[in-house]
Amino acid sequence: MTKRIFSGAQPTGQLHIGNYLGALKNWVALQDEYEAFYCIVNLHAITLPQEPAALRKATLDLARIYLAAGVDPERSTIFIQSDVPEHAELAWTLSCIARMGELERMTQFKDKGKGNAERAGVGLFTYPILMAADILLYQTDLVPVGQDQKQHLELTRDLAERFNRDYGETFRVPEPYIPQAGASIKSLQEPERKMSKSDENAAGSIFLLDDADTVTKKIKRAVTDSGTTIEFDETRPAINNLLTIYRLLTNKREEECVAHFAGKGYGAFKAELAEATVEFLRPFQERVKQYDDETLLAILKPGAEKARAIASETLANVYLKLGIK
Ligand code: AQP
Repeated sequence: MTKRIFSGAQPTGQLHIGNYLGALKNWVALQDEYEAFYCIVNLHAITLPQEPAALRKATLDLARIYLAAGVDPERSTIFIQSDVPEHAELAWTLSCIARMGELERMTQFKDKGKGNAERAGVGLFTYPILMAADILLYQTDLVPVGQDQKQHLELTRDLAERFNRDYGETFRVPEPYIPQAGASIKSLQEPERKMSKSDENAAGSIFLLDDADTVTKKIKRAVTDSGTTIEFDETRPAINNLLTIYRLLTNKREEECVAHFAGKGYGAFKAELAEATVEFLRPFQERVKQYDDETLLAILKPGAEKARAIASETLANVYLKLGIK
């Protein structure tokens, strides 16, 4: 039987090159080998306040990004989370077996809640349970995500194992797929922190829809560390990050990149990185423009129907096991 993958991104702000290199690039590579489900997780987006019209637009815009990145609706199922109500229903069910202690350990809650649990939204706290529901509904084998989601994946596995143990075999226990390179692309301004959509400093992120001028300026102004050689070196996070971006965008091997920049300085390197990034983004942005709303809905509606057929079967089984039905 073909194995199944599930992944998603939130329609919160603009996607950046970290989202692409850490997640979307792998979604595209894996869609031949796996039966793939790629979701636009709009219910996750409302864990922080969103402007309704902007959220509606961002949801469709994200579908455009998936398609432009190479997710093929002929091979992969693309859908909007809220079109499949089973996600919210299973999340409630799983919240009844999840423990406060395990959610309190989630570092993303601490980051996004800014350490102020008293004021943070309950949705932000329980978000990893909704993510577990997203994944478990599809009897997923593999979940391609960036490093920041590893802890949530571990919780998903724990919840699946707990439910299976207490109520009998119900869920497939999924494995994370975290790429060796690109799993945590860092901010261009603070290379010890990950590149993030919600970073207040836009200069730290290269957005997938940034124009050539903006990209070139951001790369030129990217912070660098002491040392002059252009090498992969974990102890020099700034150059390590920039060279990783170069390597993944040009699909070159590590040794090739190092040999290519041997004897060259930061100025030459940054100029080439900017050129490679612009070369990657130009056709990408052209593809984004190709999809009008009607075309998108013609992909998303049948996508939701296909997803729902599987999700409803899993939920019916869960309710049967629990004595709800
Ligand atoms: N910096 C990153 N490097 C590599 N992968 C990353 N991902 C996120 N940031 C990086 C991966 O992108 C996928 C979609 O992410 P998301 O939309 O669920 O949001 P997130 O994980 O919360 O990441 P962001 O971009 O920082 O958004 P905000 O600021 O809204 O929280 C995931 O697979 C994620 O691992």
